[in-house]
Amino acid sequence: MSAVSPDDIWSQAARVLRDNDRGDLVVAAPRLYPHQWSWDAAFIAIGLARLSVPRALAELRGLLRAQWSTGMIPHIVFSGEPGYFPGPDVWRTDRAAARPAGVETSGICQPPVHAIALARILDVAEAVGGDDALRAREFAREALPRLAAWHRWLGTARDPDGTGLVQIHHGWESGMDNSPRWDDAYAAVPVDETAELRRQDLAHVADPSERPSDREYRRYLRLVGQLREVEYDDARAWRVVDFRMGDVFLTAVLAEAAEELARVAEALAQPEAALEQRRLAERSRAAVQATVDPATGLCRDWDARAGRWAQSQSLASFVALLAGAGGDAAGSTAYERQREVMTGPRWAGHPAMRFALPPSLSPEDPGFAPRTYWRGPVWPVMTWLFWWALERGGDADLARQWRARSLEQLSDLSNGEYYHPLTGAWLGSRDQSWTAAVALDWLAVDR
Ligand code: 2M8
Repeated sequence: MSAVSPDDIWSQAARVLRDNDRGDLVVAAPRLYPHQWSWDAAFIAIGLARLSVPRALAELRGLLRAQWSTGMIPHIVFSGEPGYFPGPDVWRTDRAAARPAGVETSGICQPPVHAIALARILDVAEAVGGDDALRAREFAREALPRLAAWHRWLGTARDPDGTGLVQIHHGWESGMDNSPRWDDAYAAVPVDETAELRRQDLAHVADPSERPSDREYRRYLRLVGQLREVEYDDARAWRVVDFRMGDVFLTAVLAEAAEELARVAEALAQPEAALEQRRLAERSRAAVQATVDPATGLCRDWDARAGRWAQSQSLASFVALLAGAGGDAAGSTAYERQREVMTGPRWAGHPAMRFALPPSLSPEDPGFAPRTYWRGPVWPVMTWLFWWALERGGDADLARQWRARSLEQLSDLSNGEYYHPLTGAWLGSRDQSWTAAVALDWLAVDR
């Protein structure tokens, strides 16, 4: 047991969110990511709610101000601070008809965890009562149609094949940028050796192997170039882009976010809005279920350009634990099977793991790279998401274990972006906002 107390973790995490707060937005990390990221902002708001409900609401309100007229919530809202590549000069979303005036954003999206955040903040605020509860309800009324539009856009513009599986046009949209999930699809994306790389990320990590390679970045930029070329127009983008994947993790998140938004709509006495979200949740869950590989019991991404299932196994293969937890699928075969594999000796229960927590890749995988970003490390924010789903689904014992181990992992007080799965050392950025945020939420549960 460490000598660090929960109060120490709390104060350090609160300090991180305070220091990373630029007034109108909380940057994802002080140096590596000096802007607001879409899904980071949602997790950050969950943490902020434990410090100040109004500040949490302001974070989401700020993000929603950058929502495009199509419904898309962009993956980055630029703060004006220098130091990040690719910045607005590369994205050139000023040419996109759907981008709102007065904000600079990227032109792609990220997983839709926002309604999960809204519902959680609302619950926290209702428990506090008084002004916090009033303000949260008022904000929920304002956010509901916007989040419904966001979900609708994912379910239409990003499902051109009508399968229910949401398609992404860039690995960045998955949030798991360089995960082996995308290796095969990226192999088919021509590398543009002439693309100018002005990477700044490598200056902010201890070791370049913690970040994607230049070769990967060249592909990332090629896709941005293709999307920029069609001015981020939804009708044209999916036809021209060299990368089009049915993302099972994002779809599972959408299912749960829709379920949570339905709950919010009901609390606001808006039955029609609730019905729309429940239908979307059902459709998304069915799509997730249809990806299950009968041989392994794990979920798969779909390569829409190649017309085949992606072969890799990663943390994203276990989304029955997310999308199964809220409703009829709990206790289903996929849920039980994935739970067993994840807690077993190839994954979280691997004997070499420092903490028995879900890693981004199995230590047994030939591609396992324990220092490299989404190719092996443990991400506390991902553990939080799975923990949240387990809790809600009533899988209390495992939820308790993952929370306790995560707090032990976080007792180094670094608030690291990700952690070496075998040594427990923090990696990437320190003082990462979303790590601090989930630490606060975990601690608040029994404070
Ligand atoms: C990472 O992604 C950005 C690009 O979006 C980057 O590497 O520059 C990912 O971990 C992503 O999921 C996260 O939202 C972002 C900010 O924390 O960093």
